[in-house]
Amino acid sequence: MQYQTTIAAIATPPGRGGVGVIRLSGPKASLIAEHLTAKTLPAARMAGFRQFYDAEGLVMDEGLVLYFPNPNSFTGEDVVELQGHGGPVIQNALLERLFELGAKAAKAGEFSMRAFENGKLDLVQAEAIADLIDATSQAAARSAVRSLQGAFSLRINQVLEKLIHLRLHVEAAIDFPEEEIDFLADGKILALLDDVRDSVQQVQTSARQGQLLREGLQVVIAGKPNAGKSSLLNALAGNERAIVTDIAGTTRDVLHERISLNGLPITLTDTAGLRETGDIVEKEGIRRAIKEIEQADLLLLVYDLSEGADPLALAQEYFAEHLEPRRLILIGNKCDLMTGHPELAQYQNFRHVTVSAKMDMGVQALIDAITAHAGFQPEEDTFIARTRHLDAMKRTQLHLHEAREQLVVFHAGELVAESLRLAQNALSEITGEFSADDLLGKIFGSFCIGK
Ligand SMILES: Nc1nc2c(ncn2[C@@H]2O[C@H](COP(=O)(O)OP(=O)(O)O)[C@@H](O)[C@H]2O)c(=O)[nH]1
Ligand SMILES: [Mg+2]
Repeated sequence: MQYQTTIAAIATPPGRGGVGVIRLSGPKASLIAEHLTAKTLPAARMAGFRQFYDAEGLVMDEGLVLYFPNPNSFTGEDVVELQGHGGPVIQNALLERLFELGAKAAKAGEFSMRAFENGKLDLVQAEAIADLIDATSQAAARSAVRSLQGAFSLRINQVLEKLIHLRLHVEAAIDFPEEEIDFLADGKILALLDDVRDSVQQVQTSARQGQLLREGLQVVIAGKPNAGKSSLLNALAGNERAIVTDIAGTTRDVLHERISLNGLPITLTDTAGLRETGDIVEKEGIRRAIKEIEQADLLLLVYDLSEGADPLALAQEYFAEHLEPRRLILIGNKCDLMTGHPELAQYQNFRHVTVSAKMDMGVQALIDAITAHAGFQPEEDTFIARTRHLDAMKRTQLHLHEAREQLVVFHAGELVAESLRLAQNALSEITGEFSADDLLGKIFGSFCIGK
């Protein structure tokens, strides 16, 4: 696709810094840069030192100019990078000057969008750039780089190849109607189909890890006052983030802490203790706690082992409808006060961990339980993934399932072929080979400007 406009944006983050980079991309990039610098451009991919002039011919700034002629640039178009000084006033003035010279302000994600449309990147790689920039842990950053370098796209393309191969077989069967039934029944097509389903399943499993890495986990700590919730937050975070006292009702507002457990990014939330109270501030705190509990991916229900009360009774009272073993770990705290092993049998359905938040006992075992509960098992080659990708794979599987049914139950060749076509479309959405325009707008619109 050929764009007529030349876009410009500040590529470095806002604020002050030694260097500020402005990026120009499009057919007039070189012309505009030559006007700005009143000089010819340096040779391709070589740094040249230049003055940047305003409309009156006064020097606004000076710095390096880099020229990347198409198609060997990030966007695949002519790109010029202006490396001036990094102050908001000078950077904005330079940008205004580029607009005077004919550049248009780049929209969010427009550089990446052009790179995608010129075949420089597929959709997964474009998204990986955004994820790399936004990565909140080393592991997330590493897996974003892997996606950027094509690890995820390769897996998808390998499955697509198998799927296309299968479609060819089915189409061939349909083309020879007198042999169609035999063709469909001889088991070869079924074997190919099941192989495709297995392959999608394997990519789904890896992608789920990548999605966890990208999106992290919302973990909420709840329980009675003085159970040790704030102490647990501090023990998990490895610092004294929350105030701990022996006064019940100390934590009244919701407290969020971003941490990483075994490499999994986690937003840990401490909440007000659940109890009957007349205190209006504490009441509001409890209302907020319930709201957090409802939205949590995982709930750590903390109780004081030395009290001997059933923690689930409290849960029943305050959030019975959110009480699922899948979303909850029971934490028996203050095990340092106990002699021997407390009896835990009555809560068998729920995962159960005993700790001493204060003495830092059992905390690593709890961390392992949390990441295991989330199903997080990062492999060496985890790639970053998004809900969008998992959703597309789910739809792919659905169509493959339909295809299998049409094949095995109805021997309906045409319908098998149609389901496989839909499966291929769904899978191709991931890399963007097949995609609706509104999907592209949505994805690139969420990027920041200058990317
Ligand atoms: N012995 C003992 N005391 C604890 C433990 N965890 C917390 N505490 C104490 O219990 C009291 C309440 O702790 P806090 O974390 O503020 O509880 P919260 O109200 O649930 O947030 C404080 O005096 C803590 O020192 C523990 O594991 N063992
Ligand atoms: Mg507290």
